[in-house]
Amino acid sequence: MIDRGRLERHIAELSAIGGKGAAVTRLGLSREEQRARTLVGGWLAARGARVRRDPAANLFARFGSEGPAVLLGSHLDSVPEGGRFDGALGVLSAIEAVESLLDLQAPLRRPIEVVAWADEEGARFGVGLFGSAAAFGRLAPGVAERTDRDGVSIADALRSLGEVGDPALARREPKEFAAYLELHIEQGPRLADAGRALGVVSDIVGIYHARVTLRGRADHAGATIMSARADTLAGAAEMVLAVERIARAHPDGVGTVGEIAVRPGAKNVVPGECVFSIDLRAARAHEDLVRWVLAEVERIAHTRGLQSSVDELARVEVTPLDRGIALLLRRAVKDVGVDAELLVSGAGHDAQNAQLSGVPTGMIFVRSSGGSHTPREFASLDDAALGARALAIALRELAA
Ligand code: HGY
Ligand code: MN
Ligand code: MN
Repeated sequence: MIDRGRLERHIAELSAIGGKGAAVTRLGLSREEQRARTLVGGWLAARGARVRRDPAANLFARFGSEGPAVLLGSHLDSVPEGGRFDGALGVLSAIEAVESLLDLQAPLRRPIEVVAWADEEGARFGVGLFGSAAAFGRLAPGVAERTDRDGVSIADALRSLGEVGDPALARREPKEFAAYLELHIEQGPRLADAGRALGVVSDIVGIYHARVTLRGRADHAGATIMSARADTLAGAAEMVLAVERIARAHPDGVGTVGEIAVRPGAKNVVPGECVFSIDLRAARAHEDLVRWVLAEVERIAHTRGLQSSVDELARVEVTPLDRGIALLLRRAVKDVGVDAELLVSGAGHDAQNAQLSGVPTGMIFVRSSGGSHTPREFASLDDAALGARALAIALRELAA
């Protein structure tokens, strides 16, 4: 059924693209991500798939005839200095699942499409779940004009890949898909703590991403008395602690400020401008968490005499996944000997865009250790192969 050796080789070959030691840096819409698509597309074409890249740089590989397809896959991009398994294992397991069906010469009663979504992490341009949002028509207006730190826009990056630069052209109709399956490492400790190799996802948290810009007044660090300052970094520091305090107080909220920059950025100049990111997630009352944090940001800015503006990057609602697909996945996981727990995903996934667009969607989680978005991220080959086997069983039930 699953060829462990082939999976192991594929993990090693893919990890080498953007790899440095155990770390992987394969940013969305970068050359490294394109090299990964070329590698993966070559494997799929060799098995007879019709492989294409869409205007948002998503890779699709189709097996079989016309009609609603079973879609399965994940993403190939990573965060800076990320791990070898986040996203990648989902794409490689999808390939493994399809190859095992082809090896069995199982006749397909539905077409199958393997997908590698582009720029799921949003690490370079700030817009997460980019490729799947483009495919399901869920991109905010003007997204293609967003730029990275070097002033390169998403449209520029797409054009340098040979696309026309308009991700909206990637739009597909949800009715083109009978279901979407995604295997992913858990990225947290619950399966490891429970001593279980696999889990099935019930819901995915709501996610809010934004950039806050504070404008104060750059001043001489020595000649400006404390009561005469409009210090944006001190204001941001208070806001960062407010994010932490409010998220802690929320029943299942998490809040993170992962990026911050000040201008002009000199030790003897009071920071006149500060820009920082906000990442807020919760499986319940997510909108309350967002509202509370934004109100606190405004209050602190007002108290300190700072101008604040919030640039919303993404807002994805809490996503219950399809119950029927979850049952099918639990049966498939049981068939490989694991009594799967149902887990809420604290990480965001492309599966959200599929489900929220009406495609019946399910996710298998594979036990991982060492956290995630770090080179410490790890999944054993045993667990990965078990996950790929369960995915192949689910795929066979849906497509063969
Ligand atoms: O941030 C996330 O949850 C995902 O890894 N993009
Ligand atoms: Mn990730
Ligand atoms: Mn991921």
